[in-house]
Amino acid sequence: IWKRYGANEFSDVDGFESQFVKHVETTLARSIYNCDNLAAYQATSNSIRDKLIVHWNKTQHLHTAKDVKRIYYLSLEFLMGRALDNALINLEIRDLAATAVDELGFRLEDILEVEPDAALGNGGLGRLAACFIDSLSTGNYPGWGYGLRYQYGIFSQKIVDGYQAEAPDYWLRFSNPWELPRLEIQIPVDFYGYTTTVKDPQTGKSKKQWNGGEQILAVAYDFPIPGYGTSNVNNLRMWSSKPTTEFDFQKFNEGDYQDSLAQQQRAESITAVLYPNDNFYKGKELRLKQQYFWVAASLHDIVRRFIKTKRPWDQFPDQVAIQLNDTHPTLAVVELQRILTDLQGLEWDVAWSIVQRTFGYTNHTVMAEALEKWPVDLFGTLLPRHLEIVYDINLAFLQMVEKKFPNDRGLLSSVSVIEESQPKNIRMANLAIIGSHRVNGVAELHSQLIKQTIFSDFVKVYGSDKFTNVTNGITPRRWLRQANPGLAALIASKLGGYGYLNDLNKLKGLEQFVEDPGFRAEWAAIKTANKTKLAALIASTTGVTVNPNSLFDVQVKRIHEYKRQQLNIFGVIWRYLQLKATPKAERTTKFVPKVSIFGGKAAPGYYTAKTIIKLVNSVGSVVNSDPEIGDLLKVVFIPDYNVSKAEVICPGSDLSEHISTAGTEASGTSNMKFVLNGGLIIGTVDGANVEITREVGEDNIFLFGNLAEDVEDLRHEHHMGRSHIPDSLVQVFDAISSGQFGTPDEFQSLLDGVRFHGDHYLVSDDFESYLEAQKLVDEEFRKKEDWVRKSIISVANMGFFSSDRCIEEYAENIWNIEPLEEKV
Ligand code: 26Y
Repeated sequence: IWKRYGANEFSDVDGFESQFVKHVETTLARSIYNCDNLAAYQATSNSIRDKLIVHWNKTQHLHTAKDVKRIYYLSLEFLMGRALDNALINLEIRDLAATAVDELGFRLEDILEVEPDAALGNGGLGRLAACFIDSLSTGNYPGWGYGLRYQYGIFSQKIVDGYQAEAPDYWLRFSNPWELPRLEIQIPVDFYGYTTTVKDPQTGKSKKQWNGGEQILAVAYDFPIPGYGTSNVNNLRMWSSKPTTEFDFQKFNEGDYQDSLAQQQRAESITAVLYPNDNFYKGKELRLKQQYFWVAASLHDIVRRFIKTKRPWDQFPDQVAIQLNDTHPTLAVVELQRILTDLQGLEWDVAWSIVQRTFGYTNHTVMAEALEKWPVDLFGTLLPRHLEIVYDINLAFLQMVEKKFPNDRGLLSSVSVIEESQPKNIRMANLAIIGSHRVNGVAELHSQLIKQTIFSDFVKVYGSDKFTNVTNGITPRRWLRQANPGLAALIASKLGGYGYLNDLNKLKGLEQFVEDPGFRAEWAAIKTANKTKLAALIASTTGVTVNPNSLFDVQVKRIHEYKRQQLNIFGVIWRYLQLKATPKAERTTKFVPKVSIFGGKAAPGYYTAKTIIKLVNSVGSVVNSDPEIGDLLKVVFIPDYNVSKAEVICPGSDLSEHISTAGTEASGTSNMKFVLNGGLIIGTVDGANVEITREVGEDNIFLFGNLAEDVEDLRHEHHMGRSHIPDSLVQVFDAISSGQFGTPDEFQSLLDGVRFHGDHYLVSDDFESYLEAQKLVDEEFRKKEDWVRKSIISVANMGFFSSDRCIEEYAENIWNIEPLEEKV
């Protein structure tokens, strides 16, 4: 049977070519003589996909046969990027495929470029989920991802007249060879309606029942996830909404056929589009609908799989671990309690113990504006039975707290799931903590901060053991081997092959070559080649020509005030003013030629973030066309930053900026990507920058700025009107206000935020220290050989930041699961 099963597999170039041709002629119904890059991409992908399906099936059979515990990673975002190159790398058939398509008259590079990014996420949180899913497969963990199959991913960003404009990202335009529609898996999900009390005919006891008002179907689409160096293939299941075949017969009978159908069609809107907010909460009903739709379908699927094992319910947590990626899936806590009590008839306390042992919750932010709170009315209308359960969960919890801490009203009101405001809100983070056995932050500093700030009262209630840290990581397959094949190959040549890609601590072995001038020269040449590639991207997307010998200084990430792109651009303006004020002859001795590179999307409704983009572009148009300046300074904004552009940008940086106000960036993961690719970083003592410093050493990172512990006091000073704007920043503001970078009106609010509205992100407090650090960068960059040494030593010490290490920590400390490898 297994033999027949693998009938579509190929193992050599000829085998691949015949599969390719078969797909062109049958799947695509085209001729091999009329085959463009798109068709070649589809034929290649379908050939690889056939291979994956074989191993996907074997892996799933194995997990079922061995009856193992599985981990389910619930994330509303999976920022996967492209799949083809990743699959070729993980299956270790990239060279084979390159040869084959070459023989067929194509170039693999061109074929790879055709694939649209799967951009079903906003930023760090979604990309983390994608790295984790890769590491789960690579580490042979029985793990599934559950998400939503949005028809539109994060919008595509255009820059029009210096401003961001949004265009829809219809990524499924040419269909998607990487998904397997499971049209037979259709799970009905209820919304609205009302609750009643009914008598259980078996027990005679009365119980609650939810009578839903609207039903929508969840259809499964499976994305096979290959691991590296293993034939295990895990599953990422994404739900798509569609109407039920039922429709409103009453309306139908009343003759309103059109309206009845139209209402059904609206079902599809649930999974139509990803919400483009990052770290900012807005209470939209459709978003809550997305959350429940996804959670209900996923839990139904998980529970169904458990029931097939015929085990008693109290073994559920021995078979199932569910990780909540932020609070977005917190309804799962309520839904599982509902399934166990209302539908399976378990006693409340028995059910609740199962729930708590099943879930873990990962927090990704301490910022108040990103914490989800759903208005009670909205929640109760959409999910009437769930609201009752939330109240019951809260009641039992508060009774426990009251017993432990009698008469502490302050404590009760702060830990309560219900915020007693007008209108009342449900605090999803509180619910997630109460419903989980472990809560983790995503970097050491962040995990400390959540215990000291937003969740301090929960530490009081539960003790601190419930709270733990798992520092984020990234997959070296995509972020080194795929993004930077040149560097990956050089490293492989020194470390005896590519084994380091799933044992990243082996990078340490590079340190012994740091004093080898030949090695350093090769290292530097690869960086230059990558910068040349980045320069080409800059030219093609912005029209600006940059010199790859300049220092490439990059800040790419979502545009957000807390990430402080404004600090960066103010620093660039300062540099420009200084350059202009320096006599021509002295300029090159005082300043290193620099390209200041920005990229990132602003949430469509985030006015200040959009203003920052405009300022960057305005500064760019002035500086780039200033004949006095030439190569000494260029400023570019690369439009539509996404995963595939990051794969070009990260390897091409000399320096990248991770300069959030201390205490605001939970971890950051692009910091890791840049350093892993041989770039140095300038950054604040925030998030994972702290641990990167610990690993690579203080000499190899440019830290600046106030510390998290001082932020509160500084903000207080500002509010007391005791602000001090350093002279350098005053000069920058004067230049902007004078109209040197276009109409100053639109930038006024940006400057006023710093000058008159409390400077919440402490730009004025950190500005001088930032300039100092930048000065040091210039000095160090001139010492070319030392810079390369720093680069090598940094990469050698990045082993800790592999997402494989994260997954091992989660598996051991939170999920209690073991790897299981399919033997071929
Ligand atoms: C409430 C809702 C609108 C919402 C949507 C998206 C809230 C938050 C987010 C996304 C958050 C996010 O991406 N957080 C980032 O998570 C990364 C992975 O842990 C961290 O590295 C990064 O510091 C953090 O900002």
